[in-house]
Amino acid sequence: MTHPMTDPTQMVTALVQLRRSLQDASLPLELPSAVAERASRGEMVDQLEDYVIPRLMTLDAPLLAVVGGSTGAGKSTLVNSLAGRRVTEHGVLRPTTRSPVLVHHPDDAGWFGQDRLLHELERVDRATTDPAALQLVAVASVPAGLAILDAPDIDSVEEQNRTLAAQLLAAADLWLFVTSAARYADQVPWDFLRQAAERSASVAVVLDRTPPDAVDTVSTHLARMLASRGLKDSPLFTVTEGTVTDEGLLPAASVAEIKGWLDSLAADADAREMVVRQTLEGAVRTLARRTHRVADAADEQAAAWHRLREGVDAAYDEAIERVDGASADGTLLRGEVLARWQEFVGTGELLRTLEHRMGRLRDRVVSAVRGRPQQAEQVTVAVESGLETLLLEHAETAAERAEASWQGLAPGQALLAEAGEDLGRASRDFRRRAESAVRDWQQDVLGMVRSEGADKRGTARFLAYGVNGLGVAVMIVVFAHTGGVLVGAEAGVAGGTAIVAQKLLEAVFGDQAVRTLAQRARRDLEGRSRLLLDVERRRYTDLLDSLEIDPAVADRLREAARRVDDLRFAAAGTGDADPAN
Ligand SMILES: Nc1nc2c(ncn2[C@@H]2O[C@H](COP(=O)(O)OP(=O)(O)OP(=O)(O)O)[C@@H](O)[C@H]2O)c(=O)[nH]1
Ligand SMILES: [Mg+2]
Repeated sequence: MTHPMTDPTQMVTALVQLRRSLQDASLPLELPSAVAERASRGEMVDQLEDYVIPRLMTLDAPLLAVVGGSTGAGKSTLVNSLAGRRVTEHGVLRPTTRSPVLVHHPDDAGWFGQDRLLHELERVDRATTDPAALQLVAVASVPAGLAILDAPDIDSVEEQNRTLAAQLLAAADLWLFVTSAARYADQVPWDFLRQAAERSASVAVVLDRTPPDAVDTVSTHLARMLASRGLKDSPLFTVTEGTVTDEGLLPAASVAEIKGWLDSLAADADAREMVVRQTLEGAVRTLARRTHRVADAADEQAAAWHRLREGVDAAYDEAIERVDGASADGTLLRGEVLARWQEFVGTGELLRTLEHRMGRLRDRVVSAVRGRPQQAEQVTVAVESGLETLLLEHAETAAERAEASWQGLAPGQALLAEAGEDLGRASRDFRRRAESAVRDWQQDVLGMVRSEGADKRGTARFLAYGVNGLGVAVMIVVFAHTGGVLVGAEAGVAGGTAIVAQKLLEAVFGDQAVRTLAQRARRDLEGRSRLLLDVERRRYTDLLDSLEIDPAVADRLREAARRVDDLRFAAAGTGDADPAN
């Protein structure tokens, strides 16, 4: 098998896949794991794009040494001194460097174009303070094969500096850590060094601005700190405190040792490759490992997303069920609807006798009911307001319940806070939409009556009740049908009411036609209620959908990481690399 470092095609493909999966895992829900893993994911995507992928594709590019450390440690001064002339601004203002400066040999210019590493930084050819720019400086005094990058401070008071410095260090083949005798024990640089050790990045440490009489003590102590933190193989250079020239350079002798080391590294292709390989393999291994934590966080996102979705669905499914139930079990046949219907049919006397004379019912109903078309309109109005009230009530309850279910979960609270409207109430236009839905339903019922009675419209009975009268009778029958069974007379007044309506319709249309009519009208009403409440539900689900949480992304992440690891181990199996790496 070919080594991924000599034939990196498969590894590049696997890493591109890994990057894509990482980009898909946006972790938008506010869960404890998301905060840390979002940052991690961002760093990983950056490192893949800034360094790992372009590096693998151009393994013979010059080695990039990134100079990092605290502000005022003397990084820019060191870079100038190594270049032998002022290539980057040093200064007394803290922090000074805000925009990275990459110093390279003129022959290497082609390697550092826009399309390669750190591609988001715009290449410029003069000094700038723009943190989104990368100034390129070609200097013959820097050896071919090794470029030096002056970075902003890693523990800056400026967040932008810190972020950029971390990004630049993640793109380094070699980290040149500059610290001073005064500050070498500071915490932040050591956090960076610990991370460097963890991912086995190649590191060299420069102890800068050291008073000559302190060199021995400080460098011994620093060497011990390095060894105890897994960096015992990192070369340590000391630069004694010297006088800086007007040009910003240290005396050549002060930097001779480190310059000599860098020059010999540049001249030795094998040594250079070892440095690059160590950093690159360490980065790939670490990326694969960190991916599993992002995948776990992605799983948590998917699980939380489901809980949020379930809370909403439970609330609105129940509302739909209850509206369907209440518009079929006789609930609506009370108050206004009942009163207006009785006015219409005038069945007071009739109802009292219903229980005893079922057999002769139809005839009695038909002869008892005097069509009063003008009163049918009143029933329609009462039905409309009854249904509206029912819908509004359940839309409010569902909104409240859905909101409560989200308030019980931290990511739900965050979503509610960002929603921009009070989701705990029905939408402001719900009443208006309910009104027109109910009216449309009533129109449809009248339409059904009209077409069902097409051949009966001339009959005395049809004429007696009119389309409106028959229409309200259908509505009454619908309101008293539970599971297709008419609520019986034993259910009291409401049931009796419905039986009158049913008999009346049967007298005009025949039994079978009435059943069909009622069923269609009922399904139509259910469809419209569902639609109304689904629009309400969507206020919640749209929020969830806009998060674009892909439940399969966690597995894709793990799969991508496994593929990367397989290629690493396959390479290790050839003896070219250490499997423990
Ligand atoms: N006397 C003396 N001054 C130094 C030495 N190294 C750096 N300085 C001065 O220290 C100040 C800071 O040096 P810089 O090179 O700008 O430090 P830096 O690490 O690049 O700082 P930032 O860009 O802010 O991160 C400047 O005024 C330098 O002239 C040194 O060895 N001796
Ligand atoms: Mg600087």
